[in-house]
Amino acid sequence: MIKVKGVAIPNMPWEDKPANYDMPMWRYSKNPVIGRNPVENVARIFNSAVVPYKNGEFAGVFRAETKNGVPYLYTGFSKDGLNWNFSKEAIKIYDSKGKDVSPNYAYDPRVVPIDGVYYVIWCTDFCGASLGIAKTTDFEHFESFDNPFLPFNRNGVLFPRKVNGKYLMLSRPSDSGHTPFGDVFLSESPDMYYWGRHKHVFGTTKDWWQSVKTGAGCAPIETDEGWLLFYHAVTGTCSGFVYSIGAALLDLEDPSKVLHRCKNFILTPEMEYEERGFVANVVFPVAALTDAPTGRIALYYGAADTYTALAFTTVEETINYIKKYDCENK
Ligand code: BMA
Repeated sequence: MIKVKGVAIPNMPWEDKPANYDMPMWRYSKNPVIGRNPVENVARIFNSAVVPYKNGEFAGVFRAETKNGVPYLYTGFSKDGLNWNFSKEAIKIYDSKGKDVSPNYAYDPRVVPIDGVYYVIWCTDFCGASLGIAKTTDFEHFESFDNPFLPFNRNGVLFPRKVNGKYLMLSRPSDSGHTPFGDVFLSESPDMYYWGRHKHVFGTTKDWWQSVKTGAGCAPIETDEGWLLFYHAVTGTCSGFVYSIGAALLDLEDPSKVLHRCKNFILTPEMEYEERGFVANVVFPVAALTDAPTGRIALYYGAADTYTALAFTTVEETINYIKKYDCENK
C-alpha cells in the first residue's frame, strides 16, 4: 500500500465508491455541499478551501461572490465538513505593521497548514490579477506577505512543508483577463516574502481536455511515491472553456520533475450542477482532505462557478489510474 505522510482525519466526509464505477474519483451523493445564496449578501460560494482545524473540526476560507458580483474571502467553521457557519463579512487583511491591506477583490483561495500556521494564497488585485499570501492561526487575524509575484498570476498553491529548507509554491502566470494559455511553474522562498529560482513543471498536452491551459488545484499530498497533485485543465469549445480535474505525481525531492501524469481526466463536468450555473461546465479543484492512515481523500471543488461540491478517491486509486493512463507528453 502506498504510504501517505500527513495527519489522520477520521471524521472527514466520506462515501464508498459506487459499485461498477470505472473512474478513480466519485461524487458525493448529496452534492452540492454549498448551494446558492448561502449567507446574507452572498450569491454563490465556490472554489473554496477547507482544512482540519481545532478539536476535530474544520475551517475554511471561501470564495464568496457578493451581490454586487465582486468576490471576497469569507471564513467558515464546520463540525463535519458539510454544514458550514460562514462569517457575515469578508475577512480583513493587515500588513506586518498593522495597516489594513484588504484586497479590492479576492478569489480562488487555497489554505495550507505548515508547522501550525495556516497560509492563505488567493488571486488578488495587484494592478490586475496576481497572487496574495497571508497567514493566520485563528482564522480571525490575517497578516499579509505583501505581493509575492509580479502581475499577472493565479492558482498559487503551497506545498505543505519545506523541501530542502525552502517553501515551495506552484503558480500559473496568466494575463489580466480570461487567459487562453497557462502552464504550471514552481518557485521557492526562504521566508514567504522573496520568491525565485522558478522552474517549469508542466503545461498543456495534445490530450484535448488539457490542451488550452492548466493550473495547480489542491496542496500536493505527500506519499512515499511522490507528491500527488490534483490540478485543473481546460479545453476550448464553441461555447467556451470546459474545466476538468487531472492528477500528476511529482518527484519528492525536486517537484519540478513530473513522474506520472494522467492522460485522461479524473473528473469532468457531467452533473447538472457542474454543467449549468454562473459559468457552465466547470469543475475546479481547490482543497483535499487526506486521511493519512487510510489514504482516503475528500476533494472540494467549485462547480459551474456557483456551488461547492465534494468528490472522493483514495491515494492508491488515483496513483494507480495515472500510472495506467500515463501521459505521453510528460
Ligand atoms: C478561471 C478562474 C476560476 C474560475 C474559472 C472558470 O479563470 O477565474 O475562478 O472557476 O476561470 O470560470
